This record gives sequence, structure tokens and C-alpha cells, in this order.
Amino acid sequence: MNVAAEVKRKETGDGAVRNHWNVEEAKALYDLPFADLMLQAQLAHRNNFDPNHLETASLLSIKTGGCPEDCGYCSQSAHYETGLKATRLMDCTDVVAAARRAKDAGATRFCMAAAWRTPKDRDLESVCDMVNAVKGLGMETCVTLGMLTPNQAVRLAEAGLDFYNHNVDTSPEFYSKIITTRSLQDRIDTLAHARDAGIKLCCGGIIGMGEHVEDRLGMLVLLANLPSHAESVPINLWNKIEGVPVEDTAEPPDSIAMVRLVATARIMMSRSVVRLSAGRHYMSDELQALCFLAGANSIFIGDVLLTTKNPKVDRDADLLARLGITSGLAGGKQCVAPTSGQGEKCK
Ligand code: SAM
Ligand code: DTB
Ligand code: SF4
Repeated sequence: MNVAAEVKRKETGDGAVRNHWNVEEAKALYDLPFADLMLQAQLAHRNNFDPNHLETASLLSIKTGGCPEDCGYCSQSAHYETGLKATRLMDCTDVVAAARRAKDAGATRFCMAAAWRTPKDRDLESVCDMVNAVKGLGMETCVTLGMLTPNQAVRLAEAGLDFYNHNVDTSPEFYSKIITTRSLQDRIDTLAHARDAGIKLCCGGIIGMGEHVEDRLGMLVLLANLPSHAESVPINLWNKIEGVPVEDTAEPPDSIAMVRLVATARIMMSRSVVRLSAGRHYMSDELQALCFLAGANSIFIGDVLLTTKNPKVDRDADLLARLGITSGLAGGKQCVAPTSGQGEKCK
């Protein structure tokens, strides 16, 4: 039996999620004739999710820029001249006001991001207040704060945090070309601390930085071989930033390669929500529609991500309406209730 058929057999057997993939198996899926790959991806999608529904999350940068890490793709690293102004940690009341606007615009999850290597304990307590208050709005909460100690993860869990976002970013082989100030193992340790504290994981990476197809697949293998799959897997297409090292190496995947990667992720992590994350503003409606057909079932909504552009909410609502996809977005078939104004208290 060839590798793709073997993978298919395992995947459609008892439906159990696998976490012992290798790059050869991933490549065999990725290289299938397009129609065969899409069929497998759609079967995996339909077996685990409503294929006509998208999750809608919104992002807020609660502490921007001045980051000591040297991630070569990022506008917020203090190592590069990107023209970004660093800010202090936002006030809880301003964060809650932004979360309320995001909810009213149709987001069901609110992700708060801070440009830290690791949070100071005092700052972590402020973030715990934000998590608690945003949960009071009835939204799912996610934070991304850099590396965590086990105790910090427990504090976030106690505050009611639903998801911790911490990406592996790329393949083990390409990693050192992009980041030198923290190791892949550091990231895997933080993911384990969050998991051990009972927090769900949001973990994915970036493509289009100049990596090879094998690196993109190596990233998927890394993700799919985690002890348990992240519940959310964001696939970010690099959003161009002037002044960072990746500017010199970047090469976006062609559209078909993008769809193939999403489909491969869907098959390998069949029960995870796959987010078509940064970079959607470069994509045509048709490419996004193909990514949704390939199994992507989450997007960020809102005109900005952290420091870069995202498609306008109206454009997203129009696209989802034309595709008959339900979501929290107005114009979709299912709308979230307006916020009640109750429960969301900052200390
Ligand atoms: N500082 C925290 C950390 O890195 O863990 C959290 C924020 S960081 C901006 C979260 C993730 O966003 C990164 O791991 C990376 O995968 C993604 N990201 C950052 N800049 C990006 C860009 N220009 N384009 C696409 N994705 C990006
Ligand atoms: C993730 O994987 N993508 C989001 C979220 N996690 C924090 C961040 C995207 C950032 C895009 C670049 C920017 O706006 O600065
Ligand atoms: Fe800092 Fe996160 Fe940007 Fe890396 S990706 S430079 S850790 S904000």
C-alpha cells in the first residue's frame, strides 16, 4: 500500500487522532492529486465539524512593541527598525471596551497579545483581571504573552483562561534561521505548562518567510506530533513588515500550495480548528473559499490584527454570506446576541 493510502486507512479507521506522523507521510498527502486531497480533507472536516460554519476570533495588542526577542518576521521586536511605537500595558477597562466592540461585531473569541519574552508576575495579574472581565462578556478568552512558568499557567487557568496561543512558528530545521533568542524546546515547554494547567492550546505557525515546502510540512508534523493536538491551529501567511530580516527572504506560497497545506493540516489534525490567520488581506475571495473547502474553519475578524491589516469586516461578512457560511458575523445566518453590559468588571 502506498503511504497516502496507508494514511487514509489509519485516518478513516477508528477515527482516532494520530500523533506519530513523519514528513514523508505528510508529503504523500500534500502531493495527492488535488481532487483526492480535497476529498480526504473534506471527509475529515465533515466527520468532525459543521463544514458550513466558521469560528470568528478578534485580536487586541494589549502591549505593543519593544520586545526583547529577535523573531525575524515581527514588527514588534526591539532588534529591528520597523517604525513601530512601543506602548505600555493597556488598562483593563480599555481592553474590556475593545472586547465588547469585537463581540458586537461578531467575534466569539477575544485574543489578547503582549510583546513580551515572558510576563512579569505583576503584569500577569493585570492580564488575569482582563481575562476574568472579558469572560464576563460571555466570550472565549485567549492570551499570548510569550513563555510561561508552570505557576503562571496555573494563575491564568484560575482566572478562567480558555486558550493560550504560543506558536511553533516553523519547522525545526528552519527555526534557527528565524529566531535565536528562544529555542523551539522553550516553546514546547510553555505549551506543556499551559496544557498541564488545563488550558486549551492555540498553536500553529507562519508560512511565506522563505521556507521550503518541506519546512511547511515539517511544521505540520511538529504540531501533529505534540502529545495532544492543539485545539486551535493558526496558519499565518507572513504579513509584510518593512525593516525585519524576513523581508529579504520572504516568498509567499502560490495559491494552490496554500490550499494544499490547509488541506494537509485538516487531515493530520482532524479534530482541531484550523484558522486561516494572518495574511487573508492578500487573498482573493476565491482563494479563501478554497481554503474553507480544504477545512479551514476559523478566521480573525476586525480591520487590524496586532500591527498589520486584516480584511474589513464588511468584506468578510459579504464573502461568508455568499458562501452560505454561518458565523458570529452580521450577514451570516447566525448572529451573537448583543452584549448585556453585565458581568464584565475590572478590579
Ligand atoms: N510575543 C508573543 C509570542 O511571540 O509568543 C505573542 C505575540 S506574537 C505576535 C504571536 C504570533 O504571531 C507569532 O508567534 C507569529 O506566529 C505570529 N506573527 C507575528 N508577526 C507576524 C507577521 N508579520 N505575519 C504573520 N504572523 C505573524
Ligand atoms: C497567531 O498565530 N496569529 C496572531 C495571533 N496568533 C496572536 C497574530 C498575527 C500577527 C500578524 C502580524 C501583526 O499584526 O503584527
Ligand atoms: Fe516578541 Fe512575539 Fe514578536 Fe517574537 S513574535 S518579537 S516574541 S512579539
